[in-house]
Amino acid sequence: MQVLSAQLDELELPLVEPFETSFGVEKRRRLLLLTLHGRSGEEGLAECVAARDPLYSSEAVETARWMLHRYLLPDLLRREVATPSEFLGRVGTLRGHPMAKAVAEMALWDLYAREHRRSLAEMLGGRKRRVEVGVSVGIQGSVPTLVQRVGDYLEDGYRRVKLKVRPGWDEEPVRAVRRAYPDLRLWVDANQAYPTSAVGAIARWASRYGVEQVEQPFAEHEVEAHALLNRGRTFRVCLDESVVDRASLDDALERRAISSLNVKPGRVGGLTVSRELAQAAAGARVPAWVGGMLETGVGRAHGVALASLPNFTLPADLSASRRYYLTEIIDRPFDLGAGSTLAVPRGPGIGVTLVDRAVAKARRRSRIFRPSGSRL
Ligand code: OSB
Ligand code: MG
Repeated sequence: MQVLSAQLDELELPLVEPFETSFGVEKRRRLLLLTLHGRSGEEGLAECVAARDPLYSSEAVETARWMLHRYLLPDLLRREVATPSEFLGRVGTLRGHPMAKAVAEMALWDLYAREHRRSLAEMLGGRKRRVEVGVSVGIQGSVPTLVQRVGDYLEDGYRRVKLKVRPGWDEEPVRAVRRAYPDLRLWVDANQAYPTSAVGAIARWASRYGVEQVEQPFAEHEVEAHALLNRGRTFRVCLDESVVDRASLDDALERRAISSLNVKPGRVGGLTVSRELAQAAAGARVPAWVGGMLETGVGRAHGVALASLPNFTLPADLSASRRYYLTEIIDRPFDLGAGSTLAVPRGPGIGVTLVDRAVAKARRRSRIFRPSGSRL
Protein backbone atom coordinates (compact mmCIF):
# COMPACT_ATOMS: atom_id res chain seq x y z
CA MET A 1 0.00 0.00 0.00
CA GLN A 2 1.28 3.42 -0.95
CA VAL A 3 -0.44 6.27 0.85
CA LEU A 4 -0.42 9.43 -1.29
CA SER A 5 -2.03 11.76 1.23
CA ALA A 6 -3.72 11.74 4.60
CA GLN A 7 -6.48 13.96 5.93
CA LEU A 8 -6.82 14.53 9.65
CA ASP A 9 -10.11 16.09 10.74
CA GLU A 10 -11.02 17.12 14.25
CA LEU A 11 -14.74 16.75 14.93
CA GLU A 12 -17.01 17.74 17.76
CA LEU A 13 -20.25 15.83 18.20
CA PRO A 14 -22.83 16.28 20.97
CA LEU A 15 -23.76 13.05 22.77
CA VAL A 16 -27.50 12.29 23.09
CA GLU A 17 -26.99 12.55 26.85
CA PRO A 18 -23.99 13.30 29.06
CA PHE A 19 -21.89 10.22 29.88
CA GLU A 20 -20.56 10.24 33.45
CA THR A 21 -17.86 7.92 34.73
CA SER A 22 -15.70 7.88 37.85
CA PHE A 23 -13.24 10.17 36.02
CA GLY A 24 -15.60 12.81 34.62
CA VAL A 25 -18.58 13.81 32.50
CA GLU A 26 -18.51 13.94 28.72
CA LYS A 27 -21.18 15.99 26.94
CA ARG A 28 -19.61 16.47 23.54
CA ARG A 29 -17.07 14.18 22.07
CA ARG A 30 -13.96 15.62 20.44
CA LEU A 31 -12.28 13.19 18.10
CA LEU A 32 -9.77 12.85 15.32
CA LEU A 33 -10.83 11.21 12.09
CA LEU A 34 -8.14 9.95 9.73
CA THR A 35 -8.62 9.33 6.01
CA LEU A 36 -5.78 7.79 4.00
CA HIS A 37 -5.78 8.08 0.21
CA GLY A 38 -4.03 5.15 -1.42
CA ARG A 39 -2.39 5.07 -4.83
CA SER A 40 -4.92 2.35 -5.66
CA GLY A 41 -7.68 4.95 -5.51
CA GLU A 42 -9.08 3.32 -2.37
CA GLU A 43 -9.37 5.06 1.00
CA GLY A 44 -8.74 3.95 4.54
CA LEU A 45 -10.74 5.39 7.41
CA ALA A 46 -10.40 5.27 11.19
CA GLU A 47 -11.19 7.29 14.28
CA CYS A 48 -8.94 7.98 17.23
CA VAL A 49 -10.35 7.19 20.69
CA ALA A 50 -8.25 9.79 22.52
CA ALA A 51 -10.59 12.21 24.31
CA ARG A 52 -10.26 15.95 24.85
CA ASP A 53 -8.63 15.44 28.25
CA PRO A 54 -6.21 12.73 29.46
CA LEU A 55 -8.55 11.18 32.06
CA TYR A 56 -9.06 7.60 30.89
CA SER A 57 -5.37 7.32 29.96
CA SER A 58 -2.46 9.69 29.40
CA GLU A 59 -3.37 10.37 25.77
CA ALA A 60 -5.62 13.17 24.53
CA VAL A 61 -6.69 14.64 21.18
CA GLU A 62 -3.72 17.00 21.12
CA THR A 63 -1.06 14.42 21.98
CA ALA A 64 -2.48 12.12 19.30
CA ARG A 65 -2.51 14.93 16.74
CA TRP A 66 1.10 15.78 17.58
CA MET A 67 2.19 12.14 17.33
CA LEU A 68 0.46 11.70 13.96
CA HIS A 69 1.77 14.99 12.60
CA ARG A 70 5.32 14.71 13.90
CA TYR A 71 6.02 10.99 13.41
CA LEU A 72 3.35 8.58 12.24
CA LEU A 73 1.97 10.23 9.09
CA PRO A 74 5.40 11.31 7.76
CA ASP A 75 6.56 7.69 8.15
CA LEU A 76 3.45 6.36 6.44
CA LEU A 77 3.76 8.80 3.53
CA ARG A 78 7.49 8.26 3.08
CA ARG A 79 7.33 4.69 1.80
CA GLU A 80 5.12 1.84 0.86
CA VAL A 81 3.88 -0.62 3.46
CA ALA A 82 2.81 -4.21 2.74
CA THR A 83 0.60 -4.82 5.78
CA PRO A 84 -0.76 -2.87 8.76
CA SER A 85 1.46 -4.86 11.13
CA GLU A 86 4.56 -3.98 9.10
CA PHE A 87 3.74 -0.34 9.74
CA LEU A 88 3.51 -1.04 13.50
CA GLY A 89 6.98 -2.57 13.36
CA ARG A 90 8.32 0.52 11.63
CA VAL A 91 7.08 2.84 14.37
CA GLY A 92 7.84 0.38 17.16
CA THR A 93 10.82 2.30 18.51
CA LEU A 94 8.51 5.19 19.40
CA ARG A 95 7.33 4.54 22.94
CA GLY A 96 3.75 4.72 24.10
CA HIS A 97 0.97 6.63 22.33
CA PRO A 98 -1.07 3.53 21.48
CA MET A 99 -4.19 5.56 20.59
CA ALA A 100 -2.29 7.60 18.00
CA LYS A 101 -0.64 4.48 16.56
CA ALA A 102 -3.98 2.65 16.54
CA VAL A 103 -5.77 5.20 14.38
CA ALA A 104 -3.05 4.94 11.71
CA GLU A 105 -2.98 1.14 11.93
CA MET A 106 -6.78 0.86 11.75
CA ALA A 107 -7.04 3.18 8.75
CA LEU A 108 -4.40 1.01 7.09
CA TRP A 109 -6.48 -2.10 7.83
CA ASP A 110 -9.50 -0.49 6.15
CA LEU A 111 -7.38 0.46 3.12
CA TYR A 112 -5.80 -3.03 3.04
CA ALA A 113 -9.21 -4.76 3.10
CA ARG A 114 -10.66 -2.42 0.45
CA GLU A 115 -7.69 -3.04 -1.82
CA HIS A 116 -8.38 -6.78 -1.47
CA ARG A 117 -12.12 -6.23 -2.10
CA ARG A 118 -12.91 -7.95 1.19
CA SER A 119 -14.64 -6.87 4.35
CA LEU A 120 -12.45 -5.96 7.30
CA ALA A 121 -14.16 -8.70 9.32
CA GLU A 122 -13.20 -11.34 6.73
CA MET A 123 -9.70 -9.94 6.44
CA LEU A 124 -9.20 -10.25 10.20
CA GLY A 125 -10.58 -13.80 10.25
CA GLY A 126 -14.07 -13.01 11.55
CA ARG A 127 -16.83 -15.56 11.11
CA LYS A 128 -19.92 -14.14 12.76
CA ARG A 129 -22.56 -12.27 10.77
CA ARG A 130 -23.93 -10.56 13.87
CA VAL A 131 -22.21 -9.78 17.16
CA GLU A 132 -23.81 -9.73 20.58
CA VAL A 133 -23.67 -6.35 22.33
CA GLY A 134 -24.69 -4.69 25.58
CA VAL A 135 -24.94 -1.12 26.78
CA SER A 136 -22.76 0.90 29.15
CA VAL A 137 -24.81 3.18 31.42
CA GLY A 138 -23.20 6.27 32.93
CA ILE A 139 -23.57 7.48 36.50
CA GLN A 140 -27.00 9.12 36.88
CA GLY A 141 -28.35 11.89 39.08
CA SER A 142 -30.40 9.53 41.23
CA VAL A 143 -31.09 5.83 41.74
CA PRO A 144 -34.68 5.97 40.36
CA THR A 145 -33.38 7.73 37.24
CA LEU A 146 -30.85 4.92 36.77
CA VAL A 147 -33.50 2.21 37.18
CA GLN A 148 -35.65 4.00 34.60
CA ARG A 149 -32.70 4.40 32.21
CA VAL A 150 -31.84 0.70 32.47
CA GLY A 151 -35.52 -0.13 31.86
CA ASP A 152 -35.49 1.98 28.68
CA TYR A 153 -32.45 0.11 27.38
CA LEU A 154 -34.06 -3.25 28.15
CA GLU A 155 -37.10 -2.10 26.20
CA ASP A 156 -34.80 -1.19 23.31
CA GLY A 157 -33.63 -4.81 23.36
CA TYR A 158 -30.31 -4.75 25.21
CA ARG A 159 -29.77 -7.86 27.27
CA ARG A 160 -26.59 -6.98 29.12
CA VAL A 161 -26.06 -3.77 31.03
CA LYS A 162 -22.82 -2.33 32.39
CA LEU A 163 -23.22 0.24 35.15
CA LYS A 164 -20.51 2.78 35.76
CA VAL A 165 -19.72 2.78 39.49
CA ARG A 166 -17.46 4.63 41.92
CA PRO A 167 -17.18 4.89 45.70
CA GLY A 168 -20.55 6.26 46.86
CA TRP A 169 -22.36 5.09 43.69
CA ASP A 170 -22.16 1.33 43.89
CA GLU A 171 -24.04 -0.89 46.33
CA GLU A 172 -27.26 1.13 46.37
CA PRO A 173 -27.70 1.57 42.59
CA VAL A 174 -26.62 -2.03 41.99
CA ARG A 175 -29.14 -3.32 44.53
CA ALA A 176 -31.94 -1.21 43.03
CA VAL A 177 -31.22 -2.34 39.46
CA ARG A 178 -31.03 -5.98 40.57
CA ARG A 179 -34.35 -5.71 42.44
CA ALA A 180 -36.08 -4.15 39.44
CA TYR A 181 -34.62 -6.63 36.92
CA PRO A 182 -33.91 -9.96 38.63
CA ASP A 183 -32.68 -11.78 35.48
CA LEU A 184 -30.54 -9.01 33.99
CA ARG A 185 -26.92 -9.76 33.02
CA LEU A 186 -25.39 -7.05 35.18
CA TRP A 187 -21.79 -5.82 34.85
CA VAL A 188 -20.08 -2.88 36.58
CA ASP A 189 -17.07 -0.75 35.60
CA ALA A 190 -15.23 1.54 38.06
CA ASN A 191 -12.44 2.92 35.84
CA GLN A 192 -9.84 2.55 38.62
CA ALA A 193 -11.83 4.52 41.21
CA TYR A 194 -11.32 2.29 44.30
CA PRO A 195 -8.50 2.10 46.82
CA THR A 196 -7.07 -1.42 47.14
CA SER A 197 -8.56 -1.59 50.65
CA ALA A 198 -12.01 -1.93 49.00
CA VAL A 199 -11.46 -5.55 47.85
CA GLY A 200 -13.69 -7.02 50.58
CA ALA A 201 -16.50 -4.50 50.21
CA ILE A 202 -16.66 -4.85 46.42
CA ALA A 203 -16.64 -8.66 46.67
CA ARG A 204 -19.56 -8.48 49.12
CA TRP A 205 -21.95 -6.31 47.13
CA ALA A 206 -20.98 -7.81 43.79
CA SER A 207 -21.75 -11.37 44.95
CA ARG A 208 -24.80 -10.36 46.91
CA TYR A 209 -26.52 -8.72 43.95
CA GLY A 210 -25.48 -11.17 41.28
CA VAL A 211 -23.02 -8.94 39.44
CA GLU A 212 -21.56 -11.07 36.65
CA GLN A 213 -18.43 -9.02 36.07
CA VAL A 214 -16.47 -6.25 37.83
CA GLU A 215 -14.30 -4.17 35.49
CA GLN A 216 -11.12 -2.34 36.51
CA PRO A 217 -11.98 -1.39 40.12
CA PHE A 218 -8.34 -0.56 41.00
CA ALA A 219 -5.57 1.55 39.47
CA GLU A 220 -3.79 0.39 36.33
CA HIS A 221 -0.74 -1.00 38.14
CA GLU A 222 -2.56 -2.63 41.07
CA VAL A 223 -2.36 -6.13 39.62
CA GLU A 224 -2.23 -7.76 43.07
CA ALA A 225 -5.48 -6.16 44.28
CA HIS A 226 -7.25 -7.40 41.15
CA ALA A 227 -5.80 -10.86 41.83
CA LEU A 228 -7.11 -10.74 45.39
CA LEU A 229 -10.59 -9.81 44.19
CA ASN A 230 -10.40 -12.60 41.61
CA ARG A 231 -9.77 -15.25 44.27
CA GLY A 232 -12.76 -17.44 45.15
CA ARG A 233 -14.95 -15.12 43.15
CA THR A 234 -18.58 -15.59 42.09
CA PHE A 235 -18.04 -12.92 39.40
CA ARG A 236 -15.40 -12.30 36.74
CA VAL A 237 -12.74 -9.66 37.27
CA CYS A 238 -12.28 -7.78 34.01
CA LEU A 239 -9.26 -5.67 33.14
CA ASP A 240 -9.47 -2.67 30.82
CA GLU A 241 -6.89 0.09 31.55
CA SER A 242 -4.36 -2.39 33.05
CA VAL A 243 -3.87 -4.25 29.78
CA VAL A 244 -1.96 -2.06 27.36
CA ASP A 245 0.07 -4.69 25.50
CA ARG A 246 1.03 -8.35 25.42
CA ALA A 247 3.42 -8.07 28.39
CA SER A 248 0.83 -6.53 30.71
CA LEU A 249 -1.70 -9.20 29.70
CA ASP A 250 0.77 -12.03 30.30
CA ASP A 251 1.61 -10.58 33.70
CA ALA A 252 -2.08 -10.35 34.69
CA LEU A 253 -2.73 -13.90 33.46
CA GLU A 254 0.27 -15.27 35.33
CA ARG A 255 -0.79 -13.56 38.55
CA ARG A 256 -4.42 -14.67 38.09
CA ALA A 257 -5.62 -11.08 38.23
CA ILE A 258 -7.98 -11.39 35.27
CA SER A 259 -10.98 -13.50 34.31
CA SER A 260 -12.30 -11.33 31.45
CA LEU A 261 -10.48 -9.10 28.98
CA ASN A 262 -11.88 -5.84 27.63
CA VAL A 263 -10.14 -5.25 24.29
CA LYS A 264 -10.19 -1.74 22.87
CA PRO A 265 -8.08 -1.47 19.74
CA GLY A 266 -7.34 2.17 20.57
CA ARG A 267 -5.93 1.31 23.99
CA VAL A 268 -3.56 -1.42 22.76
CA GLY A 269 -2.30 0.13 19.52
CA GLY A 270 -4.66 -1.32 16.95
CA LEU A 271 -6.38 -4.38 15.52
CA THR A 272 -3.29 -6.54 15.09
CA VAL A 273 -2.46 -6.42 18.80
CA SER A 274 -6.17 -6.72 19.73
CA ARG A 275 -6.45 -10.00 17.85
CA GLU A 276 -3.26 -11.32 19.44
CA LEU A 277 -4.40 -10.39 22.97
CA ALA A 278 -7.76 -12.14 22.56
CA GLN A 279 -5.95 -15.23 21.34
CA ALA A 280 -3.53 -15.22 24.28
CA ALA A 281 -6.44 -14.75 26.70
CA ALA A 282 -8.39 -17.61 25.09
CA GLY A 283 -5.31 -19.80 25.53
CA ALA A 284 -5.59 -19.19 29.27
CA ARG A 285 -9.40 -19.74 29.14
CA VAL A 286 -10.07 -16.06 29.75
CA PRO A 287 -12.93 -14.73 27.57
CA ALA A 288 -12.44 -11.49 25.64
CA TRP A 289 -14.90 -8.89 24.41
CA VAL A 290 -14.67 -5.62 22.52
CA GLY A 291 -14.90 -2.46 24.62
CA GLY A 292 -16.02 0.96 23.46
CA MET A 293 -14.98 4.60 23.83
CA LEU A 294 -18.19 6.31 22.66
CA GLU A 295 -17.05 6.00 19.06
CA THR A 296 -18.95 7.28 16.05
CA GLY A 297 -20.01 4.80 13.38
CA VAL A 298 -16.45 4.73 12.04
CA GLY A 299 -14.87 3.34 15.21
CA ARG A 300 -17.96 1.21 15.78
CA ALA A 301 -17.50 -0.45 12.37
CA HIS A 302 -13.91 -1.37 13.29
CA GLY A 303 -15.08 -2.69 16.67
CA VAL A 304 -17.87 -4.78 15.18
CA ALA A 305 -15.46 -6.32 12.66
CA LEU A 306 -13.08 -7.22 15.50
CA ALA A 307 -15.93 -8.65 17.61
CA SER A 308 -16.80 -11.03 14.75
CA LEU A 309 -13.61 -13.03 15.48
CA PRO A 310 -14.15 -16.35 17.30
CA ASN A 311 -12.08 -15.37 20.35
CA PHE A 312 -14.49 -12.55 21.27
CA THR A 313 -17.11 -14.43 23.22
CA LEU A 314 -18.76 -11.96 25.63
CA PRO A 315 -21.18 -9.19 24.54
CA ALA A 316 -19.37 -6.05 23.34
CA ASP A 317 -19.72 -2.44 24.53
CA LEU A 318 -20.80 -1.51 21.01
CA SER A 319 -24.35 -0.21 21.13
CA ALA A 320 -26.61 1.13 18.39
CA SER A 321 -25.59 4.48 16.84
CA ARG A 322 -28.58 6.29 18.32
CA ARG A 323 -27.51 5.43 21.87
CA TYR A 324 -24.58 7.84 21.35
CA TYR A 325 -25.29 10.49 18.70
CA LEU A 326 -28.32 12.19 17.19
CA THR A 327 -26.66 12.32 13.79
CA GLU A 328 -24.29 9.64 12.61
CA ILE A 329 -21.37 10.53 10.37
CA ILE A 330 -21.69 7.26 8.41
CA ASP A 331 -24.18 6.24 5.74
CA ARG A 332 -25.44 3.10 7.49
CA PRO A 333 -26.00 3.70 11.19
CA PHE A 334 -25.82 0.63 13.42
CA ASP A 335 -29.23 -0.53 14.68
CA LEU A 336 -29.87 -3.03 17.43
CA GLY A 337 -31.17 -6.30 16.00
CA ALA A 338 -32.75 -9.44 17.40
CA GLY A 339 -30.97 -11.03 20.35
CA SER A 340 -29.18 -7.79 21.34
CA THR A 341 -26.90 -7.83 18.28
CA LEU A 342 -25.37 -5.57 15.64
CA ALA A 343 -24.88 -6.75 12.05
CA VAL A 344 -21.30 -7.09 10.84
CA PRO A 345 -20.95 -4.93 7.70
CA ARG A 346 -20.21 -7.06 4.63
CA GLY A 347 -19.08 -4.44 2.14
CA PRO A 348 -15.39 -3.77 1.39
CA GLY A 349 -13.26 -2.58 4.33
CA ILE A 350 -15.21 -1.35 7.32
CA GLY A 351 -18.30 -1.45 5.08
CA VAL A 352 -19.50 2.07 5.81
CA THR A 353 -18.69 5.46 4.27
CA LEU A 354 -18.78 9.01 5.58
CA VAL A 355 -21.74 11.30 5.11
CA ASP A 356 -19.90 14.42 3.95
CA ARG A 357 -22.57 16.84 5.15
CA ALA A 358 -22.54 15.40 8.66
CA VAL A 359 -18.74 15.48 8.81
CA ALA A 360 -18.66 19.08 7.53
CA LYS A 361 -21.09 20.13 10.25
CA ALA A 362 -19.02 18.54 13.00
CA ARG A 363 -15.61 19.59 11.65
CA ARG A 364 -13.58 21.98 13.82
CA ARG A 365 -10.16 21.63 12.17
CA SER A 366 -8.75 19.87 9.17
CA ARG A 367 -5.33 19.30 7.70
CA ILE A 368 -3.98 17.40 4.73
CA PHE A 369 -0.58 15.71 4.84
CA ARG A 370 1.52 14.82 1.80
CA PRO A 371 5.01 13.38 1.50
CA SER A 372 7.60 16.02 2.41
CA GLY A 373 9.00 17.59 -0.73
CA SER A 374 5.84 16.78 -2.61
CA ARG A 375 4.57 19.56 -4.84
CA LEU A 376 1.03 18.24 -4.93
O1 OSB B 1 -14.10 2.17 30.59
O2 OSB B 1 -15.18 1.11 29.13
C1 OSB B 1 -14.81 2.19 29.59
C2 OSB B 1 -16.33 5.11 27.64
C3 OSB B 1 -15.30 6.00 27.67
C4 OSB B 1 -14.15 5.68 28.35
C5 OSB B 1 -14.04 4.45 29.00
C6 OSB B 1 -15.07 3.52 28.94
C7 OSB B 1 -16.25 3.88 28.27
C8 OSB B 1 -17.44 3.04 28.20
C9 OSB B 1 -18.39 3.27 27.04
O3 OSB B 1 -17.76 2.23 29.04
C10 OSB B 1 -18.60 2.08 26.20
C11 OSB B 1 -19.28 2.45 24.90
O4 OSB B 1 -18.63 3.03 24.00
O5 OSB B 1 -20.47 2.17 24.79
MG1 MG C 1 -13.78 0.15 31.17
